[in-house]
Amino acid sequence: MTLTLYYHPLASYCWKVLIALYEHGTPFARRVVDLGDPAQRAELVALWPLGRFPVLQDGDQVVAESSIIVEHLDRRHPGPRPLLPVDADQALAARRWDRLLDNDVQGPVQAIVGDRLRGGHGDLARAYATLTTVYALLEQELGATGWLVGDEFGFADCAAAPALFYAATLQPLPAGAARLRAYVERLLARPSVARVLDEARPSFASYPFADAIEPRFR
Ligand SMILES: N[C@@H](CCC(=O)N[C@@H](CS)C(=O)NCC(=O)O)C(=O)O
Repeated sequence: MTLTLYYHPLASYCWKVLIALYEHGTPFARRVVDLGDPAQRAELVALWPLGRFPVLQDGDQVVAESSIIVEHLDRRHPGPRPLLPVDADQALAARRWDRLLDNDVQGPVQAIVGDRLRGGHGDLARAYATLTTVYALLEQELGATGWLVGDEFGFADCAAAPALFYAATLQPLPAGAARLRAYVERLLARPSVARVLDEARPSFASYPFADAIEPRFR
């Protein structure tokens, strides 16, 4: 097997890549990395100096950054259909959502969770406000197809599932945001996403906001 994924089952950016791998049905070897273990951290840093996961080793090529890994899989290890839309305008729309979900959902989530892990004294008003803004944008822009771009699950949805799952544990989805709430339900029911959730479940106790995970997912 040429593909090895370095990851942790709780790590949201790793979920994005796992979801893509499961969507494609691409076989891969797993290397779970405990960043608290100096030897395992050193092994990851030797591959990718920033010491962040996910990292994909594909033969002698090391691919870092979750969105780049998903595009790499689309090109080199495709499943039945590409996750990134073939249409150039739709591809741009998908990349825009991927950026927003990483920068403006995962970013605030990491800030809030990081603050809690450090003891919880930071000013998080901006992080929470950004989550509120992106929820409103999603509610406004979600269309009738049920997915973020086009009429099939794709690249943007791979980014949305982990970002919105964890964000909802910090800032509940607004009761009136019917399209957003239905979208998140659809995402979490997707077999690739449900599989990632199942694999993360044994680690949820280490998540500082585990009590806010809906009981049906714990
Ligand atoms: N932009 C990166 C972000 C990756 C990232 O932040 N990964 C987290 C886990 S979800 C991590 O490795 N954190 C440990 C650290 O930064 O030391 C990507 O998309 O892959």
